[in-house]
Amino acid sequence: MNFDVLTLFPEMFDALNSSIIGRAKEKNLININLINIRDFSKDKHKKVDDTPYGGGAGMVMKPDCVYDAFCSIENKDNAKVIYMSPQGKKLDQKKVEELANEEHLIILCGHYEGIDQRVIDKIVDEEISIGDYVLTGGEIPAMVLIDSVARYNDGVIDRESIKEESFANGMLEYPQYTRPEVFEGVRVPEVLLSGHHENIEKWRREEAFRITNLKRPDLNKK
Ligand code: 4HQ
Repeated sequence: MNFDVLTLFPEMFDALNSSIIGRAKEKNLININLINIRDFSKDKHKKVDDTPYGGGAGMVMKPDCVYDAFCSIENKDNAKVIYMSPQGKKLDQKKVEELANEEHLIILCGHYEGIDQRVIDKIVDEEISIGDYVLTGGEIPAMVLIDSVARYNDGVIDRESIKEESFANGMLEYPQYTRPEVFEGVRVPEVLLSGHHENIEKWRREEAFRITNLKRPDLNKK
């Protein structure tokens, strides 16, 4: 799967070179192409933003730089263009699964007060928010989106963990334990040491249900 990211801060995406996503990139299971919008400034000072028409605080990203950066992306006829924004539909696991079926995502990250509306209207297919709070830019939301979607690509993580995890079955996960058997005087639940797979499965199902009711009753209602 291919991700193109339009951003003024490509170095922020170094965070995706570690751990599972870093390995997925090395194995070419996913490809993340970072496009620095500043490279498309026509200004001798590499200016990419300007003051807002109508006045007010902050700076707005210029539409021509964003558009030229977008136009530099090749083979984008079948790509879906996403703008990370608090105005978008809130990201959930269902949306993640839907996006994982795409072959090519182009993700636009705004910084400062945002991007001139005209280029958003021209190139964006869908706006997505990662939650109702205000961030300084769309880069961290873009990384949240890439991380959650990339996991669904074959070989990135093992298939069983996707099936078992929280939200996939609409519930939170059962608690996990590892060695030692006794930690600070607290024993691991006996059933997990029994080797009785049916009983273990039943216990985990019941724990998942109990914990979901306790912590996120809204999920069990769904
Ligand atoms: N921003 N979910 C402002 C967000 C955000 C969010 C991104 C801040 C866009 C211009 N994006 N910029 N929440 O707060 O996606």
